[in-house]
Amino acid sequence: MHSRKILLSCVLITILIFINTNQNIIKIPKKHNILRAESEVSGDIINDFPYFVSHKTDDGIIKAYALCIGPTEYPGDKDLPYPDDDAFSWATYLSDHKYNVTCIVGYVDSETIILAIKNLLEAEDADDYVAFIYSGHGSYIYDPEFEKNVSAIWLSDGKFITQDFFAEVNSLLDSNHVFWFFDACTIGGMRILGTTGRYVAMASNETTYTYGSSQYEHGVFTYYFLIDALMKKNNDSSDDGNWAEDAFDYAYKKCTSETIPIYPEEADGNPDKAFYIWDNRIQGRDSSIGGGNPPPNPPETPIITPYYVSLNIRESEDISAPCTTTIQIITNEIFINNCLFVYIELIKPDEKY
Ligand SMILES: [Ca+2]
Ligand SMILES: [Ca+2]
Ligand SMILES: [Ca+2]
Ligand SMILES: [Ca+2]
Repeated sequence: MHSRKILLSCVLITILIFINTNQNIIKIPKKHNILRAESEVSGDIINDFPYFVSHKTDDGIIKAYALCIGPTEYPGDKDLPYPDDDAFSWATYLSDHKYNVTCIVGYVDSETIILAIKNLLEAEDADDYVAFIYSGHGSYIYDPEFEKNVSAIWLSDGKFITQDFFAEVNSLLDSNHVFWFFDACTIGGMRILGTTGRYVAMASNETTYTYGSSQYEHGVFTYYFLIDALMKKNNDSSDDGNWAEDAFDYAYKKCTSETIPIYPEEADGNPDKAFYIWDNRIQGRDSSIGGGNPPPNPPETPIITPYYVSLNIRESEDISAPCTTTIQIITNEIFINNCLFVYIELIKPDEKY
């Protein structure tokens, strides 16, 4: 697993050098199981954000930044089929409404998430919009440091990132407009993020479960909240369908009426005020990955690594070539609706495909 992480880092770095896009979607395909389940309690618990980030006031320019996370690979037999679809669909929706989107799916480790959050915190300022989307396993576990049970997301490296970690991130966010969305089991503890200027939608409370649907090819909560209410505007709202509380009410009705009902929760930091997930004041996206930083100039000499990658584009077309060559092909050809879809499988040079 360790060498795999090094390989992944290598390829990620190379992609960052060569690709200049608003939305960076990385997926490592593997076999999938069917249903979302409660995670087993094992692995490390992360409840502190490890970096210093400085605060920024509003600069009069409203930008929007989103992080969409959908792990499908988990320890043991806990793989999930639909978190990547949830993350892709959120990424598409938010990107369509001028968010700078970073989308991380497949094998998603805690280190990658924490770095992505650091980048997000460094990019956003007080008048910007922020969205954090997570779909995947959740857990309600005992945190020995805080001596209490907490909700946590569970990642591919077996680590848990707790509600207390996210509460710290919440306090580090300068944005006065933060949307948190968790489609996971036993995740209700994240309601503590629903402070002033922030809105939280959760698929469950601390004891209830949620699941993915082969009929919808998404998590059920994501399907009703995002696809049905926001994208298809099937809610009662008379506006652009971008009203979070309204989408929640719609999704709640649908979710509780399912054959296997689920019971979503919301935490609304401004109960008397509508929370719009986007509006027309948002300026154009940055021309960089994840927003904020100017894109690096591609080096004149391609970086050669000792590893090869096999890229499965939309799971239909295989291209096998040395790292740099393949990635250059992608930058030229695989932009679909302003999204970059990259499916990566990492293998050592001496292994057969
Ligand atoms: Ca700003
Ligand atoms: Ca999938
Ligand atoms: Ca900031
Ligand atoms: Ca509200």
